[in-house]
Amino acid sequence: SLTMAFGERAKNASHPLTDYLFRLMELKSSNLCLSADVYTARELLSLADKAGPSIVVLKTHYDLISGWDYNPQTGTGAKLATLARKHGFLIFEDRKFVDIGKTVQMQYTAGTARIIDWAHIVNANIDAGKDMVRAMTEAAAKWKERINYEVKTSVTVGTPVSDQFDDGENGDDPDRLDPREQYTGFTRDSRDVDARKGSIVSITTVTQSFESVDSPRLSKNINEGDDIVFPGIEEAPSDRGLLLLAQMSTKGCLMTEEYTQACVEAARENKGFVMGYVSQESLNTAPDDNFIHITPGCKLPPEGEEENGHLEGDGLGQQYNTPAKLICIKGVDVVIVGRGIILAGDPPSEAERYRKKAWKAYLSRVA
Ligand code: UP6
Repeated sequence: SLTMAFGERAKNASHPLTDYLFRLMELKSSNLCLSADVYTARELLSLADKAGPSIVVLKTHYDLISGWDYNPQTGTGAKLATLARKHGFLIFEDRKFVDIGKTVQMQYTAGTARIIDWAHIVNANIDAGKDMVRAMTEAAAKWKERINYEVKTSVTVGTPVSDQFDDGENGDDPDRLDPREQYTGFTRDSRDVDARKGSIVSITTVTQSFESVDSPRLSKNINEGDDIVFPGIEEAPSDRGLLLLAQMSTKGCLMTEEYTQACVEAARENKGFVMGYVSQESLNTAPDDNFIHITPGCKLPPEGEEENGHLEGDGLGQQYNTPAKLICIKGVDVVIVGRGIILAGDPPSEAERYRKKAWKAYLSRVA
């Protein structure tokens, strides 16, 4: 797959978000992910808004942001989701889940941050074993079922509450969630969402609303401008995706080849949920492997300096490679850049410099 164009790989993608991401990359001529490791929510949102045009993925560590607002409708996650729609990028929470399956399910879908509500993509370290991936797959499937109910309920505006769900009578599917158990009946403003396209078609008032189910997708506080959607492509699908942390960029990393190989097996076994890897090289070794590779430890020398010189690490174990080396030689698809952009004098224009370099490297790889 190394010489195959992203647009072609989109067609063979086994995950709707991977298909979407490849097409977004072609549309924006970008294979850049910004690692938004800043101190405050204010800085995070401002950076995401300014660098948004240059990137296809925004990577967060929500737990290092002070002032993260956990409100599901109006908080930081919901605001990021709005910016993602506006600029056309996916949100990747770099949570590196690792625990027993049940704990990870709860960390992913519940708690303070409700990561699954706002992050299209998360990642996992599978040291605990492959069952954890299955646990996350199941959690994401349940979440999607619930979201579809929100959509369904919001498009049946004005229908009596008792007719809005499937209850096994009249040939309805009794296995689906009964919204009466999930939602309480308050009247609030919501968005009317087209269930198939997943796009916002109008703003309306829903007669039955959701007390406990509060996705940023159905944000109730609607502001002017919220409905700005990046042109040229539909909104991201409501699916969620996982990247497996298969290799790390750090000096003395303890992940063995055996561990990396287990990631490859887990990816192949869970194609419907695993989009690909966070790795340092391409792991697509079988003929029909088409996983995406997203790679941190990326930096450019200062403008005007030779690219073949040695790049200093950060003194705390981090090691860096240039976009050209990672994309052309190692065969990865998207590069993740944090401090290379954030600590520059003008981060948005530095993001543009990285976008151009990384895209040029991709073009020369597929040429
Ligand atoms: N990251 C790595 N290496 C890995 C995995 N993840 O650096 O193997 C993450 C870090 C940080 C970002 O947690 O958020 O990628 C890299 O930031 P930097 O570009 O500022 O070094």
